[in-house]
Amino acid sequence: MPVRPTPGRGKGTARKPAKAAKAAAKKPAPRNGTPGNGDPRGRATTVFLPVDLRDVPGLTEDEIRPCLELFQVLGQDGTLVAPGALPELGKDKLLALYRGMLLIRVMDERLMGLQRQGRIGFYGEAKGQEATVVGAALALEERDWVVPALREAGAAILRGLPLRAYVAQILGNAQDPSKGRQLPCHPGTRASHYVTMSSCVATQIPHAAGMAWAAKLRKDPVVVLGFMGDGATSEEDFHVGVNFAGVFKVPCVFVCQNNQWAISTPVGGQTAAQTIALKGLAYGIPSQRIDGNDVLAVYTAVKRAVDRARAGGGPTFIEALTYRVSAHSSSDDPSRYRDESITEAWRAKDPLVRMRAYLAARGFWSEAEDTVLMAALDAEVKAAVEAEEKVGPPPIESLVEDVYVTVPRHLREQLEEYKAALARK
Ligand SMILES: Cc1ncc(C[n+]2csc(CCOP(=O)(O)OP(=O)(O)O)c2C)c(N)n1
Ligand SMILES: [Mg+2]
Repeated sequence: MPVRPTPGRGKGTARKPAKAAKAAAKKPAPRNGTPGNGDPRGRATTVFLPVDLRDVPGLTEDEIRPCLELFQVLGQDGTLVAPGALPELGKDKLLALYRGMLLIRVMDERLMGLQRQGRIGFYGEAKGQEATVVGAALALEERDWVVPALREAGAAILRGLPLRAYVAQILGNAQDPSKGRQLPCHPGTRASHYVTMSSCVATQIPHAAGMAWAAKLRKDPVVVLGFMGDGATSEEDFHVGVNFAGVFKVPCVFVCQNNQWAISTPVGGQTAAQTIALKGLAYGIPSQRIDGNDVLAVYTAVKRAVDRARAGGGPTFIEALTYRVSAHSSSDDPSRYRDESITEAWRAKDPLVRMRAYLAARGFWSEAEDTVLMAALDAEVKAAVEAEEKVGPPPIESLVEDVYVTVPRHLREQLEEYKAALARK
């Protein structure tokens, strides 16, 4: 896509009222883009001198272009379209990328089924977005941290969270470290460097920037991967967090999963930006728009960003273009607000099918192996569910614990009343 200069902002094209121009001529010229007081009667006006893209230090076509184009490594049919861009990846790594995606797909199907049977209260799928979650997660090292948004639980599992622990969190049973206090699908694991998911949209962005800043201050060569959705980029926390990361050049890689919906709000209904990647560039951060359904593009772009951050090169902002082919959550019915024929077109861009075609062409994977792996993963998920369903709920006392050092009298009384009511049942 050609990069056009912003209309009316080329050298000498800005118009000023004659009076203001005269007054401005007497004053020392403000720097480009600096607001000045150009009105002779003392009213505050803002004079912006004409700015050409080439005048802005550091902002070049090479930085703008990746925000407008779509970086792909694999074409829709699984053939390599950018072979030179792909880092040397062995068969094991390639298969790990595929296996990770298949695990999320299988897990989502079984767990969503449980929700429909009334065995769990809530579930949010990542269907269609597996490539972004897995490609980004596997580009990290063990010492790095993930600050998730809403649909990245698969990354926690890939980083070592046992499936049983994830299911325990969903059930909110006695094995759940958060004792059933979190919404299902909100795991957290210190051991796997995965911060507990927070449902508050965009709050994760300043957290990720802050953690990365802490790492930089401590000279700890750790990179923080901060996820967000497209909807998060319209929240104030986005601007605070991304701005901070740009100014302090923190080792943070932001990955925005642009799945084109924030519940029922389409991306075009909540931002007028041409691309979300441009919003990262606006804060002085190298930014790139990539195909979020191409696991090799995601891995390549995130790995490059992680390496740069670790080497002291500062943050990167990545917009991964994908589509939420499922409902927002088990409580949502997308047929009420979107044209599902578009969803069908995106289903055909399935990231798993694309990677499978690539692996098959290289002789690394076959349909028979796929069937076997899918059955094995499904059995693993089923076994985790069966085992965790046998675990009872957390102790009833946990309702009032962990807030005060000593449980206050009114809470103790309420607990006793509740226990008495249960005993009468
Ligand atoms: C601050 C805040 N506002 C509103 C909500 C309700 N809410 C939950 S998810 C969501 C949409 C998020 O969209 P996006 O960031 O694109 O992520 P996606 O669900 O598409 O993964 C909204 C509005 C919330 N959780 N937090
Ligand atoms: Mg979204």
